[in-house]
Amino acid sequence: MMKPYVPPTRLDSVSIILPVINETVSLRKTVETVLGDVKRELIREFIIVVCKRTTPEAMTVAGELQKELAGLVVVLQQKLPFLGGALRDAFDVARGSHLIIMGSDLETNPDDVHVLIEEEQKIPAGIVTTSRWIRGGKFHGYSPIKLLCNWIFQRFFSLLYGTRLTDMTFGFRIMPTGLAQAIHWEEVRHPFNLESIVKPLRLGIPVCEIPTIWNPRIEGESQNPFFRNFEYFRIGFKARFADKNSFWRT
Ligand SMILES: Nc1nc2c(ncn2[C@@H]2O[C@H](COP(=O)(O)OP(=O)(O)OP(=O)(O)O)[C@@H](O)[C@H]2O)c(=O)[nH]1
Ligand SMILES: [Mg+2]
Repeated sequence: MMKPYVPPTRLDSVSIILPVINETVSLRKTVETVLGDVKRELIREFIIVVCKRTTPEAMTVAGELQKELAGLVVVLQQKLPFLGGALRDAFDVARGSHLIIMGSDLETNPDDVHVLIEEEQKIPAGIVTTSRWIRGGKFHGYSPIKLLCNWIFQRFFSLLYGTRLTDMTFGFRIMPTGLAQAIHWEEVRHPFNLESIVKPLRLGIPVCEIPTIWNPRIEGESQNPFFRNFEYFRIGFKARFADKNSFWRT
């Protein structure tokens, strides 16, 4: 039996989770930006999550960062598959009081990491997530059709959950590590991004948004073909109507 979850009362340090497939300069830029903006004592670690599909070039950068930043970088070989699996495996080794979910392709703008941390310090038991739809947020280089679908998705899920959140499918947020470890997660692919916000919402965890600007990646390609976006509905519906007591790990 897991011990019942006790919400943290303060933010001590942060574990920053960086899943990597084919990013090199983007991975390095992400880490360096965070190091430039956030006080060292607040950074517990960067967890760079790799898998069999991670390219040799990306592995090299991960190894270099691990050497350069002795003790600050953990390179984790994921056991569960896909993006959700990478994040979930990282949850179980994270040692910070809080963790940040993001990518290493610069689509999750590393300039906002320090803002996430500052906002989380105000609500350490809650979640601070990013939105490209609120004032100050923006999408660059999204096709009109992708933009329209995204808007419809967001409106649909916010109505379904009765929340004012505007970007629940975007995986760039900070939450208490204990919470991430206490929840029973189901998704292993990209829809995990939605699961990781809707389950806490249903559990009554406070969630607020900060704006973020999305830019398309400058290297490598996405692991998320467009048609897969429809798979978000499965967990979206399931988590909405499930008994929320079943969301805790046993
Ligand atoms: N370790 C690991 N990293 C992954 C996996 N899938 C994706 N990633 C990384 O996670 C980040 C986000 O993945 P993307 O495939 O770009 O997906 P996305 O940005 O959510 O979606 P797009 O809007 O289509 O780009 C990138 O840095 C990927 O390299 C995976 O299975 N394992
Ligand atoms: Mg991407």
